[in-house]
Amino acid sequence: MALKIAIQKSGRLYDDSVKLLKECGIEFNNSLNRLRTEASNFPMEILFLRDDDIPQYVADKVADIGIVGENVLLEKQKDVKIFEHLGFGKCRLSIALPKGVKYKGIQSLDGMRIATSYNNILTGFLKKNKIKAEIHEISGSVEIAPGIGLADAICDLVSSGSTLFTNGLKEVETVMKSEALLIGNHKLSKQEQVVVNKLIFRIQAVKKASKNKYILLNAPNKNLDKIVSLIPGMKSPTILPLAEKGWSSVHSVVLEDEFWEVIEKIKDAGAQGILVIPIEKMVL
Ligand code: PRT
Ligand code: ZN
Repeated sequence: MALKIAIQKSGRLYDDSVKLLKECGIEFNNSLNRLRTEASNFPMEILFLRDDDIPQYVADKVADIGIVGENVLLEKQKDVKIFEHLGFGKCRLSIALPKGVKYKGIQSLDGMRIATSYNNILTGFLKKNKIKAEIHEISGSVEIAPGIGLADAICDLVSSGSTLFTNGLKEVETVMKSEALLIGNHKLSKQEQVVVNKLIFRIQAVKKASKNKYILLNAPNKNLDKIVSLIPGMKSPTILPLAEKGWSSVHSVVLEDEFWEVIEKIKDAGAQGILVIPIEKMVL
């Protein structure tokens, strides 16, 4: 039995989806123009699809699980299970107006024509905020709609903001934040669920590892207690005596976010020869 996973065929989620599966130790041939492929060392079949089709395919169990943006899942309104937030494909769905237009809060949108590819999400957002606006659904190049007189505002995905900027638009409301999700059909067999659990276990190990760094340093024994107290390790750090008298080697794990702060503090406390090493997998 091979578990079927649907991932994007090409586009913004493709590279990270393939990378994640490969980091989970799943080997497969992802040469271009393939529509499906079998993993060679894991009971999995990979289907390459348009992202818009993935929620439906998973809901209908053509694929058992899939990787898709939260924005697409919410727009398609398909009933599937969310297994895991994957931490890539991050963006936000926002409303933007031409730079010169005054914005005095959400009421300013009343009566406007808003162009979007996200009709369902935008309808919900406007309703929640009691705004009456006209939605123009278009499938692409939404950012040019105000410039050609098709709409007064747009509602589209933003990541760096440079597309809005080059089109003379400013972001005024965030409708939702999004990232890639691992989704699945509600009715997986026991066997299928076992494979999904294996995959989730591996994904969590990869995600944890990417958030942490392995750190090695030399510490003068007289400051050892202070240095150790500055490193928030997994449990407590490993301490080994160095050949040179009065010095020890300290090994631990630090969170990527806290990393620079920790390094500066331990350096001030006399640590030397600090090495920071990426961690491939992490199981606690
Ligand atoms: O062919 P297929 O239908 O599979 O792909 P697609 O063209 O519909 O989607 P694709 O590959 O563009 O995006 C896939 C998913 O990536 C989206 O559904 C989001 O979940 C996620 N994602 C993350 C983004 C962005 N960031 C993003 N910036 N999707 C699109 N954009 C576009 C946005 O629409 C706008 O045109 O990038 C532009 C804005 O980017 P900035 O950096 O200029 O702000
Ligand atoms: Zn798409």
